[in-house]
Amino acid sequence: MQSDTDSQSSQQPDVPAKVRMYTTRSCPYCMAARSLLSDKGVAFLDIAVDSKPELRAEMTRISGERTVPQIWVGETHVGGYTELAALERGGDLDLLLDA
Ligand SMILES: N[C@@H](CCC(=O)N[C@@H](CS)C(=O)NCC(=O)O)C(=O)O
Repeated sequence: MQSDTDSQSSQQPDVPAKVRMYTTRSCPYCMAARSLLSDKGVAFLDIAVDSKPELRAEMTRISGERTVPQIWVGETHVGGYTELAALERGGDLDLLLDA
């Protein structure tokens, strides 16, 4: 997955990102999720599903959700931007990131 040409990591290539999310390029919720993580200085693997039905199907299969973004912190499926922002507001995102 990390070798997929449409996937981009916001950190050094040899260090696996703890946060990964399936996104499309122009989705406002995806942009908001990227901004939230970038503003916190959190590295993430951005798996673009635009024109990649197999990756979108994988996202749906492992998350049970059809919308983008779908975000994981480690093995924990967070959900979309709404859930990510709620974790951040409640102070729980840092706990998850530090776990
Ligand atoms: N509550 C979700 C909303 C996500 C959402 O509506 N995403 C849109 C794109 S911005 C979507 O996936 N729409 C259906 C689709 O593109 O097939 C979240 O916060 O992530």
